[in-house]
Amino acid sequence: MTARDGAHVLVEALLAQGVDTLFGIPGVATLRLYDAFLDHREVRPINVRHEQAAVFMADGFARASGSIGVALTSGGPGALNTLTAMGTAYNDSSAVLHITNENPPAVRKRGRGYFHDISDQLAVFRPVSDLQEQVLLAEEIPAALHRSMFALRNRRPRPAMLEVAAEAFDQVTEVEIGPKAARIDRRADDDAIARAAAAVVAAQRPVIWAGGGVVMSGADQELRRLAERLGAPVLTSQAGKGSLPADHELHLGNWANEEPVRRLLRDSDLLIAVGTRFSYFPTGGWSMPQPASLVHIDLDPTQIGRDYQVAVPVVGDATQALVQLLEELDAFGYEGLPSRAAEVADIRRQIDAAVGPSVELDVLDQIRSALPRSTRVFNDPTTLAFWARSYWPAYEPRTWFVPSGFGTLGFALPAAIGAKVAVPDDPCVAIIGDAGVMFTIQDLMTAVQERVSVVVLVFNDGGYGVERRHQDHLFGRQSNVDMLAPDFVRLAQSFGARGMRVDDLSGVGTALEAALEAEGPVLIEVPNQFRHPGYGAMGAYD
Ligand SMILES: Cc1ncc(C[n+]2csc(CCOP(=O)(O)OP(=O)(O)O)c2C)c(N)n1
Ligand SMILES: [Mg+2]
Repeated sequence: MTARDGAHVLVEALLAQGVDTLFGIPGVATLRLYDAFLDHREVRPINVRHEQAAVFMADGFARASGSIGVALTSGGPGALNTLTAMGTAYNDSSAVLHITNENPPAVRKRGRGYFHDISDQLAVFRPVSDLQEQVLLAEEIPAALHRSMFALRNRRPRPAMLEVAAEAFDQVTEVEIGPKAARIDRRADDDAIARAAAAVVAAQRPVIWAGGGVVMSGADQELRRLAERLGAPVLTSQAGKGSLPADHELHLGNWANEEPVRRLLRDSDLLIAVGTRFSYFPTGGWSMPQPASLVHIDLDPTQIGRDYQVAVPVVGDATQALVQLLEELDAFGYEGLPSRAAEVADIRRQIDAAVGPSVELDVLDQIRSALPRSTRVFNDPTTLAFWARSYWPAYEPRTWFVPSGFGTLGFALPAAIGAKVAVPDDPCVAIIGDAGVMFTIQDLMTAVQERVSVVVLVFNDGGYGVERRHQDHLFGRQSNVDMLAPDFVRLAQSFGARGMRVDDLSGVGTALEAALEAEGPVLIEVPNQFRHPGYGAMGAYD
């Protein structure tokens, strides 16, 4: 192996791991790395306007593609600017690798007033990453990167930190790069599968719950086979939307707060939950009734049995575990159960009737009709997204994204940009509020410069609509929730993007169709007075 500096080693090692896109901002200590990119034109380092957006983009890239999103910052302020986005990726189990640097040894952690000095950078990231690797020597780079990628590919995906000491970029080494981190077999234990199969065979009224793990693992086809075999209704969490096409006859979706679905759960004798932690919103703050028996399949053993009592725990990758379960059912000679599609349709009718028509749902219908089924839709915590979390029909996995764990404002715009970089052939759309978009609007400039054709729907209600609803509810009056907004159309145009305003809510779909035809990013401002649907049931039932 020829001698080269650590910066070149890192670039070679990233390429060997299949990484060819990075989102970041250069700083003095990472300049040698940026210089090395000039010798590897197959790498696309995308400059962002704020490091928070670098991690949001890496997160969107990872969520949309199923590969690993990589952010590159300079140490100290650059790295710490990402904390909120790291927390988001951590809470939502997204496979983000964040590479940053530490200062040279003579000035590192000495408090001597050196640039970007911080006493223990990795410690700051501990609560928002699953792995923190520190590299002091150039020759350690390939192995440390391999360890990070191996963890990201095989554990529950959560952000990893790779901190490289500045001097390691300069050191010359002949280190070998080594292989790409493999995906290992994450089969479930055969005995656990046998017990799960026995529970299925004994069940008369099973129901399936699909979480984000189904989407992430790519287990949608296996889930569909299991559902059809059992004739079982399929509920999803928010993150699990798209695990089964929303127009499949067994799809119930993310409606577990509604009484007809709760009745169904109380009447069922088995819940098969796959790739889920039964989080707060989809379970109505864990008020969802405990099913008679629960088979819980998850890659992360710490998620099993935390909030719902589990009869059969199964630790494993969703796809592998479902394949095993289907094989075991075959071996049993299991005949399956008749389809309960009619029951599902009846429950859906009851929910539709109870929720009723509304201007908010009409706008969502327009958006859905304007978008191809493969469109990647990124939501911010804006009012319309709270309607969409249950109502939105997702037809394919990796088409529906929400910062559901952290609830982070500003996520949707950069995440949609990162997604579009990863999957340029699919439309990528952000749904965001007038306040949320101001958190990361600067990165519309990145989309312009990189010619990333995202569509950003900005729902402008002149302030913090979600907080208004809370205040009305809690105090009966409002404080500090009205916000002045810029002229979004002219703001977008000043970036070199297209800007449109839809003053009549019946025109949202048409405007969106036009935006999808455009080259480069488009911002569509939609003035509105949407109501918030609340956090529990959306319909009232007798
Ligand atoms: C980073 C961050 N800061 C603060 C909040 C609290 N918060 C949640 S929703 C919201 C208002 C959002 O306003 P906007 O984006 O305009 O959407 P709207 O609620 O008006 O539909 C605020 C301040 C948050 N979720 N995330
Ligand atoms: Mg608003």
